[in-house]
Amino acid sequence: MVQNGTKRSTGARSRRGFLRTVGGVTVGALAATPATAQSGGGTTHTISMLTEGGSYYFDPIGLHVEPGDTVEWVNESGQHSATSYTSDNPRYDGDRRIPSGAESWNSGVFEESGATFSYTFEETGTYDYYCIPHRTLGMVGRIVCGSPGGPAAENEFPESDSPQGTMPSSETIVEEGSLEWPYVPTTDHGGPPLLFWGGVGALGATSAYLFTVYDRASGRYSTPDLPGNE
Ligand SMILES: [Cu+2]
Repeated sequence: MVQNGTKRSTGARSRRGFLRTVGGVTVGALAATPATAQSGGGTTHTISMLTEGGSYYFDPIGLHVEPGDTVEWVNESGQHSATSYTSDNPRYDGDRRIPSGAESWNSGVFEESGATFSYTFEETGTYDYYCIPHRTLGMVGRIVCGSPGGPAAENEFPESDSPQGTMPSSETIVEEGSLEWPYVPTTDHGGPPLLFWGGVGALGATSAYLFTVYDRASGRYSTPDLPGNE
């Protein structure tokens, strides 16, 4: 049986890695077949997998596709996988988060840049997926095929796997089509919530902190969080 999901690599080195990872003569034969997961002439969309500045993420984090469309994940930097939230996959034994009729997928962990994995979306609904090494560090993504539906649309996203920013809702993904990482919903004021700016400001935390506690009138720094310092 030929599975949906085609892995491709740029060189012999990573091909060996693939065989070592998955193993078996049958898989070897499958790997020798060119990427032809696309069916019915659907559009192919690309999602990058990245390690950058201590963050691990899929970009875009949210993507809307139509039935018959193919998503190709491309490893840009670091070691990552694209793996559906289904209990048959490694390091996840929680509830299924893809439509009941959909085939699960797992790219295996890529060891080199440029490696790709393709999956063609046939069933309508919401698909959540993760990176095996970085799931609990928030390297997760969501794809809506056609319209929202299935367990991922009905149940809360696991808090332990929360991405930087937040996981966009299925409805937002359909509205926007594609959402860059990190996804930060806008507030009524038209800007990201304060919590997000707190995170962004972390790099300049020292200067920001000194600024907030500097008392212009007295010319002193204070520590307003402590009782007795006012
Ligand atoms: Cu990863």
